[in-house]
Amino acid sequence: MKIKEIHIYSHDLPVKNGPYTMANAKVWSLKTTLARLVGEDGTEGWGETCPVGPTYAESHASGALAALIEMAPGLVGSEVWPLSLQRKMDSLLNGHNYAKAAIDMAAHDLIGKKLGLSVAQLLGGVATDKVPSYYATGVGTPDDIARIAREKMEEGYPRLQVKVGGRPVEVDIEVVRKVWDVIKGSGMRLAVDANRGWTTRDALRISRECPDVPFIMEQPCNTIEDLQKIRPQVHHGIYMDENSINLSTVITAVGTGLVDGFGMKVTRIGGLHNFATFRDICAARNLPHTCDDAWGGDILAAACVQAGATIAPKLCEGVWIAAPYIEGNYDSKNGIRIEGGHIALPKGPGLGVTPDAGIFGNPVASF
Ligand code: 0XW
Ligand code: MG
Repeated sequence: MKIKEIHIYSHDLPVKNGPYTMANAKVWSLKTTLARLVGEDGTEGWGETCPVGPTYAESHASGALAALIEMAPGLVGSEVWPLSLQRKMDSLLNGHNYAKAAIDMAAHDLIGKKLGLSVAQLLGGVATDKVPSYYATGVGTPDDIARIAREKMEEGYPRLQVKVGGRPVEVDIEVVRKVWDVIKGSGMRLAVDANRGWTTRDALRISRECPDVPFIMEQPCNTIEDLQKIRPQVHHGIYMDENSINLSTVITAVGTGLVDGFGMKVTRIGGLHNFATFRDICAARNLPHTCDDAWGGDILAAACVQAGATIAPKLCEGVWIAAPYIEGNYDSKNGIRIEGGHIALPKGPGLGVTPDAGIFGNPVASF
């Protein structure tokens, strides 16, 4: 099956009860970029990429749009099969995984819709029809975050990710202590995500001063060198998120034992095809990981749930989607929703969601 048309859309996603705050970013509204692929026989597939602002990672909304417009003319007439498509995209543009991911996602959706199979089946098979999610707080005061922890624990979330960094580490230590007082003994697991915001000094200190709190430290510092430096000195497991920018970096981090797991984003690794490779590398070394994206609506959420449903459940740290921070759904009937801290795998073919007609207006570019 060949690609007949590519249409690219841009859409605003205001942050519900914004801003959403992380160590290096404060966002009120996110611009998401969507790709609609049309196959030779008229079957359609949707993909999406939505960086959470321009400072979280080396990606931004205008970059996604520019990269897609750069590649799209060369992709019309290409085979839709994901591996062929990845090679074709690499021949047209170096890097820019997060933009290529939107095309890869749309190709999986199109193939699934054509064959009557879910994307999870295309990625190797469904391990569960309901994935665990986790709740990610913003950076907040110890009392506010402890209150949110209680609320989310009572809602049934099996895991909480607390955002820290960008302020005196003493406040972060207080947050960790207060949250642990709330969730201790409940079975709720805890990740403390500094989003690159701590110095190695801060990371060492928080680990030293909270040795009894079994949290994992997610992307504590900015560089891989920082992680190498703290690795032999901390009490806590280290998960890599923002630094794992491609499969090569992942292979090195896994092979050198630098990390105990990953916070992984489907778009950062280049889409669903690469995510399946990442999943299998982690499984080979028994490393847990999440299956998230930085932000995005129903298309991205569905992609994360489909991929998350293929992870061996004992290694799945949860599927994070932006739904708690977004008003409404693209697909009013089958849109992705979190219930009791878990997300059901959509039932339909492909990604299992189809945006309501006209929701994104006219394409910004068509090829
Ligand atoms: C919690 N997330 C999955 C959503 C935000 O984009 C940040 C991200 C993370 O873990 O870094
Ligand atoms: Mg993270």
